[in-house]
Amino acid sequence: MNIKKDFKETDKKIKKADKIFIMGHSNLDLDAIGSSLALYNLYTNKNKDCFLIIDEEKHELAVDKIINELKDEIKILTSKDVLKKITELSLLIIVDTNNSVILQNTDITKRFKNIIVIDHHEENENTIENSLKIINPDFSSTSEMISRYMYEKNLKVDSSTASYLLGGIVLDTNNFVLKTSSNTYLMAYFLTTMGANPLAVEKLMKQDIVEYIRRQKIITNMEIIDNTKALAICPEERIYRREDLAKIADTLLQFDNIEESYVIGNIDTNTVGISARSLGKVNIGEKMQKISGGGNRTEAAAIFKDQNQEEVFNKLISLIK
Ligand SMILES: [Mn+2]
Repeated sequence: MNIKKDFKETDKKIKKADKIFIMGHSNLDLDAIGSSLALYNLYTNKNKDCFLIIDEEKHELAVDKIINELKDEIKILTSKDVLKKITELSLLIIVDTNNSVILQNTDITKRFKNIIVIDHHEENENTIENSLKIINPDFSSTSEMISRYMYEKNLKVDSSTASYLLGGIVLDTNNFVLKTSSNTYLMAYFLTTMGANPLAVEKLMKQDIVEYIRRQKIITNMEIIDNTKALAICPEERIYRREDLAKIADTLLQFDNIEESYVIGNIDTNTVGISARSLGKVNIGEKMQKISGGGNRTEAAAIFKDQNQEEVFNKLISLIK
């Protein structure tokens, strides 16, 4: 976990930059927004002109709460407004994804001469090229990576930002269960020394009751296959966000004996998605590749355009049986 060395180049680029733009993946989550805000905080403290790029108008509840709280304090721009501000010396930092197709804005990368990617997901064929890549899947989350960077460099953020980073770790580890290492705990400790508050994190993560009930209903109808695989199917009449499917898949892993979980649901009109999770015994990414999906050992997904749930279900069943 030699993140200090990795970030050395970053520090050089930061120094040279006239403006710093920070952007996460589409469907912002707590890890992406926590990481973004920590960098914003750190580099603003170094007198850098920083901006967050957020194009989406709808966010999940936790992200919404944070943005509402901070919208008067931090500079948030849509890509359209960013275009007018970019110069040769401007730097774009992409956090919590290295995938060029799931960004807040996929075109904007072409407008920057300097790009840094900070992420904990494995690289794939869509990985953003022509960038300085700080990618390390040994970390649970981007929030953990940035915390480690701060830890090594003896940098601090305010207590709210520390709470957001802790929130990113809590989200991506599913409460210190998945991908949790001794470093994850050390970073949680480090963040609490800055005033990160587990109660604030819990408050942030409080769910919308309607969505919760909707998810629980789907879980109630799950099927268990070969004792170790859980499969849930979302009602066909609704369109779900990918992270809703992921959340359900995460929940299914919490039950005794379950090693793999799969959730099928419509993610657009005529588009069906599968979200899949594994505790790690089975490489779920490799498995999903067989039905043209992708991912890593513990998290994977697949998207099927112009197919209905039944077709996708049949594909999945023949894969897992
Ligand atoms: Mn993440």
